[in-house]
Amino acid sequence: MKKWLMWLLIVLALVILLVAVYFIITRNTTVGNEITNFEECIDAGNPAMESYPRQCRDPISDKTFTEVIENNFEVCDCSADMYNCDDFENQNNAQECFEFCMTDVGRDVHGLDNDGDGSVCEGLN
Ligand SMILES: [Ca+2]
Ligand SMILES: [Ca+2]
Repeated sequence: MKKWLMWLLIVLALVILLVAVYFIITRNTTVGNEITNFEECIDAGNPAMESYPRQCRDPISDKTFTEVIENNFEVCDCSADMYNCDDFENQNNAQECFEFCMTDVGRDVHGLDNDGDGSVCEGLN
């Protein structure tokens, strides 16, 4: 009888401890660390759903976040030097392609900025 009571108390203590730990963990993850977008949801260790665009569900807030696909991934082809300034309608388009490739491959792959000042095809307007 006494042994039985002791085990009951141990189990009760463990349950209380687990509940306390659970509350501490959930409070820490919600306060100041609320997930607001897809990237944060993935960073928090949640799996991405097999869909397009990908989605991620945050079990804490029970919200689903959809991956924002950067809309500029088809600005131009950055795999090789295949454009010259003449190929662009205006300076703005050339600049967009240049900046896109600088982010994508890290260099002026088309050789649009000969003087290297970050502004391309100064002759176009
Ligand atoms: Ca070129
Ligand atoms: Ca330039």
